[in-house]
Amino acid sequence: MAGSGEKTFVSYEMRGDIALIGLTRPEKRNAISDAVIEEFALKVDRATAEAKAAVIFGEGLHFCAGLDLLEHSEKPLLESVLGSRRWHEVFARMERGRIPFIAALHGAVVGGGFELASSCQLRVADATTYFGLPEGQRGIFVGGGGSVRIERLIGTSRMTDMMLTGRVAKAEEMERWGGVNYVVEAGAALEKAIALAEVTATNSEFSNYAIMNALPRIRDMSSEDGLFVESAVSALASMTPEAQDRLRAFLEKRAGKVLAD
Ligand code: 1HE
Repeated sequence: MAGSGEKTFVSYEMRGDIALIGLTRPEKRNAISDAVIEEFALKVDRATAEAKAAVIFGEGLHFCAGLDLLEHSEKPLLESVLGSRRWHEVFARMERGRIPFIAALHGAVVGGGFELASSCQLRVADATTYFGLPEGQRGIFVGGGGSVRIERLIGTSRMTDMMLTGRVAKAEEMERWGGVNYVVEAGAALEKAIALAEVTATNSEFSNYAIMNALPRIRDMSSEDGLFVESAVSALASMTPEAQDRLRAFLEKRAGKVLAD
């Protein structure tokens, strides 16, 4: 934990080109309060400014227990709406920002914790990971973008099941549902997430930007509009000097091939 006496809830460290952003409130299972989200926002901005990719992880037994329910229980209606809108703002900077974010998951990934993970481009879960959306049991609703992002990952029917019945999904089930990209053995999520982040960091910056920003928008368009935007983004990407260099490298047999192993 960084700090000079004052309690902080989010750690930050650069490892090469990769920013490691940790939720460091394990005594409250990394529950996200207003102070946590504000600190987290600063770290997301810092990573976007100086890193080529970032990894999000949680300290302690669990990745994240979601919204801080104590703080939430004391909020007036408007504060609650504005709090949700603030989460949307911060998570959008990850989903449609400039560098890829990879979530390294373990233990409980619950409510807002799942919403945070779903704002990352990729999710790595270790064998201890489980996912829950207990909003129905708590008398609330998702407020951190889950109705859009989690729904798009796993579908309305599965999300409805999780919210209505409190169904909990373990890592492998969530992988089958599309909510997780990689499942690894217990304790190995952070290492795998860093390795993936390092791979994404070798891509052209424009390609990463286009992947992160064009795909979710095209998802919201009609097929016709999506195909048109795809052509435009594709042409723009091809015109970058990086693309020219990389295409030449392949044609001159200096670049890697796409192989299965
Ligand atoms: C919390 C929170 C929290 C733990 N807000 N304080 N999220 C939930 O409904 C999940 C609620 N949490 C749990 O189900 C469990 O805590 C866990 C399964 C995640 C972990 O269990 P365990 O046995 O390891 O820990 P614990 O003993 O339950 O919790 C340790 C402490 O963390 C305890 O405080 P203490 O002062 O008694 O030590 C808990 O009260 C505290 N704690 N989770 C506040 N979430 C933008 S909308 C998003 C909507 C949602 O996120 S809804 C889902 C909310």
